[in-house]
Amino acid sequence: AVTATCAAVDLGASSGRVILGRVGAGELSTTEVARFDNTPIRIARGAGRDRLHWNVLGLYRDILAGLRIASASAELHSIGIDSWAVDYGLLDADGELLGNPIHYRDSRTDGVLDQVRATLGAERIYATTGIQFMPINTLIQLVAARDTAALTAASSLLLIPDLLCYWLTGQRGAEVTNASTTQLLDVRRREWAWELVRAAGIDETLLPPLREPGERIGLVDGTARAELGGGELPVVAVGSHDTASAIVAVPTVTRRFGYVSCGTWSLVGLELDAPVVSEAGRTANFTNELGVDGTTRYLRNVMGLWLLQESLRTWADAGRPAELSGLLADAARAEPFRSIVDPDDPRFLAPGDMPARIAQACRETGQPVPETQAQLVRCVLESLALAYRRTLRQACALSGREVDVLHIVGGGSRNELLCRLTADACGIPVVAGPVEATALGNLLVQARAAGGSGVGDLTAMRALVAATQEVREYAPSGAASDFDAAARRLD
Ligand code: LFR
Repeated sequence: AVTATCAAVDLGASSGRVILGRVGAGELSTTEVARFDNTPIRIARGAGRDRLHWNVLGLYRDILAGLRIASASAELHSIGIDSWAVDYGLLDADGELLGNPIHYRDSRTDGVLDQVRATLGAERIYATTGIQFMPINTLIQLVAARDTAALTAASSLLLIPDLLCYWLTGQRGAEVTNASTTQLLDVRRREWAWELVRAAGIDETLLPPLREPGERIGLVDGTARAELGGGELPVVAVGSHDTASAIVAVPTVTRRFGYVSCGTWSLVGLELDAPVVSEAGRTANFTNELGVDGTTRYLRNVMGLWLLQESLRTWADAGRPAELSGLLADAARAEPFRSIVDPDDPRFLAPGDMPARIAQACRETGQPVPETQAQLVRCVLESLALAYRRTLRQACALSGREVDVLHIVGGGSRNELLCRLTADACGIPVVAGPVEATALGNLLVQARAAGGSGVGDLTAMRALVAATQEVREYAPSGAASDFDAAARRLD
């Protein structure tokens, strides 16, 4: 029996971590060796304009520091990196980074989504890519960046995890699960959609060759090799889209499951064997993201805990900081269904005063404005639970599938009130956990590439997660009719 020891780098929209894992027959154990902030930075660029950036060099530094700890404490089989999707860095012909990667919440894409839909045709884009229309998609970002100095000078485009792997190994490529989120990939052929790329005015030579999860990218090289102790250390492609890795580690024991990958975003949907690209799916804006082992994630992005995170940040900036666990306890006691919003309203996407935007949405729908922090949190969590229910039902209807259980994985699975409300809203049991599903999925794919025992296919991987990780079950309490009434307020 082979036990694989691997390091997973997992970057979320608000923090990153390096996790050391051991994966073998009946064993899946993890140690967090580093955790660091991932705070976007807004910088001026003259004439009152600004840009929202990721601090990608700071992230690379923190990753290396974490990997140094991991490689000093164990003999590593490999390293794998996943992160949020759609964002990228541009390299010049000498392989140097051209500017700082721009955050998908930056306003440069304002209005561009409609323009792209109109000029290229929404039906055509969807028929090829199967991807939901969101302003954050790489396609939209690239059209927004057309004719900029950086894009004109660029000779390759690397998505964030691919960029970091390039800095570790010197090898360029595009891991396919993350590449699918660009809205530039042919979802059925698992290849770049060259015709669409050209039609969008994107230089096709920017896009590197695709790689599948499990492929070896290369050995840690150059300065990174010296920093990590000088040994031979492979970097392996994982499901480098964090959501792809998270769904690998859903501890399901049935195929009739739905999921919420619950972090800054909530990704709500089903796993399918093949994409469902239909007109009804397009109008409902359902996406077909590519998963590990040829699977499809049929889902929608629900705006997620971003509404809560950004509210907390707004309060802290205004000198009214709130402590989350106390706030959740108060929210659990707050009046139910006082006000409900649609979390997917595009007005909530950009950074800024979230409580004010939520209050405005309540006013517009004739509902009381949340007055206390607890009322606002209650409003956010009930609104999310309703959005999960709506999205799960749509996913089932559009794909002709049924589910018996809803898995909530990721950081949000710790939020008991949210899990309970979701079980009540959906009327099926919720299984919450693991919190670190993404890192686990990352580790499992690496372990399989290393020839590890007990991780042959997704079913085996999930059985291992179910046998080793803690989960919590929430039975529906029968309050579904209250949710029905609340849902009608938004019709
Ligand atoms: C989740 C996620 C979503 C993606 C969003 C933006 O972390 O990767 O799947 O739609 O971030 O990249």
